Amino acid sequence: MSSKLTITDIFKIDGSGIPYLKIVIYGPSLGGKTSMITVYNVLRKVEDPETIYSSLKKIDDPSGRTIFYDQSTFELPKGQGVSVPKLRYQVWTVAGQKRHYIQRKVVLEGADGLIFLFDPTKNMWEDNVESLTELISLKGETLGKSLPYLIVLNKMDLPPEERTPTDKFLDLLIEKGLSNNKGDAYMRVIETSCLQARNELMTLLRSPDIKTKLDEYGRLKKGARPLSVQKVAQPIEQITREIVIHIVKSAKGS
Ligand SMILES: Nc1nc2c(ncn2[C@@H]2O[C@H](COP(=O)(O)OP(=O)(O)O)[C@@H](O)[C@H]2O)c(=O)[nH]1
Ligand SMILES: [Mg+2]
Repeated sequence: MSSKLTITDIFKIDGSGIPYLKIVIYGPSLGGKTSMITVYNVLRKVEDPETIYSSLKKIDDPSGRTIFYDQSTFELPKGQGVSVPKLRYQVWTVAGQKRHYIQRKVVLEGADGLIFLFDPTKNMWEDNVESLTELISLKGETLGKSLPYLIVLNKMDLPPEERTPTDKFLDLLIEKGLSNNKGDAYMRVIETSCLQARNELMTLLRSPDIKTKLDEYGRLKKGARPLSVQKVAQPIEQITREIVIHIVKSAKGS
């Protein structure tokens, strides 16, 4: 037990010497993973323009093919409950199509936290189950233990008759051994509409009275986030906090 932990004792260090977190957004194809990272990217650009480093990267998978994936790198927003002066976090999404299995495996490596995004569109049920099953086969032992995770139910703007009800997803989480009961399962779930968030963010940024929502540096004030936008930011910001708490705890315990 060391009394003085420095940041570099706790976090991994990226190529330019800055500690970082890696968050992966996982889920079936067309669920809204890219939309989520895009909305968050736009939000960060208007709230904290100087904290964004990059987006959209490519890798060569082990079979030699080049695949693009979404990656955004931000500095940790202030007020996350921990005093880390400079910490990057990377948000990655993976391609959901079945043929990109190897890429998903590679992207999951070194993940510090996971967001699983469900698509409640009625005809997507099997794809959700398949994607969750795959994730559990790759990371099941660690989920909720060494690997913090959250569940997102996206597309809540769809009318109820076109959506699988939230309840059925809670049952799935229990059936897959991720939760003991519906209350526990629901604690991990955040309901979003990336579509609504994108529209409301764009409307806000184009509105004639936008100036009243900006601070003295021309940045969007945090309190100005529309609720739908806050909901989309929440999983990323909440998992960040959980990861930091988890990492600090395990570093102290070792
Ligand atoms: N109705 C609805 N459509 C959405 C929502 N989020 C994303 N979409 C749409 O779903 C499709 C797939 O989104 P995308 O972000 O590319 O999914 P990905 O494959 O998981 O990265 C696009 O046509 C989006 O416009 C949402 O919250 N509601
Ligand atoms: Mg995508």
